[in-house]
Amino acid sequence: MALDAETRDQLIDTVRRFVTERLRPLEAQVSETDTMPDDVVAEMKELGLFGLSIPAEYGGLDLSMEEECLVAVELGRTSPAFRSAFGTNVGIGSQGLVMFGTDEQKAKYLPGIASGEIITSFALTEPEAGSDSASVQTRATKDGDVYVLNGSKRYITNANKAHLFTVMARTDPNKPGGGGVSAFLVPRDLPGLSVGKPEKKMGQQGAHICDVTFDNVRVPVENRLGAEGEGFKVAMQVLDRGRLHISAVCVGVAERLITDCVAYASERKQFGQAISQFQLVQGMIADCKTEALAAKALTMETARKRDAGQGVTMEAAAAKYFASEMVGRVADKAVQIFGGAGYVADYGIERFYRDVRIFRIYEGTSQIQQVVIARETLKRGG
Ligand code: COS
Repeated sequence: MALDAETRDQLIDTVRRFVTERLRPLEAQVSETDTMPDDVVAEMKELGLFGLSIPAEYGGLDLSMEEECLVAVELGRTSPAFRSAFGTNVGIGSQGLVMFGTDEQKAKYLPGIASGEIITSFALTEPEAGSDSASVQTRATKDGDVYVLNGSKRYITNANKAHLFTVMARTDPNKPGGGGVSAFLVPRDLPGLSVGKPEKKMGQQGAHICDVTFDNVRVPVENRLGAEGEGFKVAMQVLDRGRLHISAVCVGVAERLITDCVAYASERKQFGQAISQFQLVQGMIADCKTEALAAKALTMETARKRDAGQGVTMEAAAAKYFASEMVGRVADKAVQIFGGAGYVADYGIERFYRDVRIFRIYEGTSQIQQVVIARETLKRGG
């Protein structure tokens, strides 16, 4: 559901102020301590950030995809770790439930997800099932009125904080590929579920990924999400949506870096003038700006198409592919414009350079996006 223009502008303005006044001053601290302060998370809950995409009847803000992308652009203007605190609740951790949940499942979990009381996580990836996500080996064996889950998941965002996992597991071992996979809502406190230690990562400190292991976890049948054998399609549709959100975050980060570059290049003097006066520096700024504008246009156009009910699998993949590669190039140029300062931690540019690297990998690598784009384009005949 779309907001009226005034409410939407107010929301965006509020998020922009929160990012500028509250989050940006904490960027270095969160990165150095690898910890997200509790009071900041509490303020995010109060602002409604955990429920941006949750239907209003369950206490969320019920944003359209276009509105969610506009908010995600604002959130991109600070360290991506902040967005990750509620990103799973807005996206991959909740949308399977929003799209495929029964009324009972929604009533049970969505209000807590919208308020941030329930933290969610999306457990698809496994040690042997990364890009080839249809090959999941985690087993869900039916035993009366429960499914017994066994297996392990890898690099699961927010697993250390999660109360509820959307887990993709194989219900039919005789059906290879996606057709044998089902999706489940798995509460953290079920016996046999354990979460590993957060991995040490290249960037986005303050956001965590962990292994999740299922050792005879008994999940009630009523926690299956969608029909048996539909879990892979649930995951794919959740990712279609998530990829657009990530594209918008990439645009926001690029906009932030461009602003930082302009400020630095206007101040920094060499050869007797601000380096912003040199055409070779201007060329880098122009390239960054052009690419950021193009990524934003593609992202927002795709969001509007999705809001209009059109299938956007190919377009969302294209947006994610272009925006994540774009922000990589922008971060690289930002280091170049800052020169030595770009390589030094105090300026924060090298942190963004590391932070953005994952955008080309998670929610589908660039190469997987290329596969999706090419397949669909071939299917459509152009
Ligand atoms: N929406 C709805 N259904 C979809 C879909 C989508 N976006 N993508 C695929 N499907 C369906 C297909 O229509 C097909 O259905 P049928 O069996 O009824 O024909 C089924 O799912 C299998 O699809 P496909 O044959 O395309 O599966 P593949 O294994 O060949 O490839 C890719 C699927 C590679 C696209 C998929 O595995 C993928 O996206 N991998 C990356 C995973 C990822 O993003 N991981 C990040 C971890 S989560 S942070």
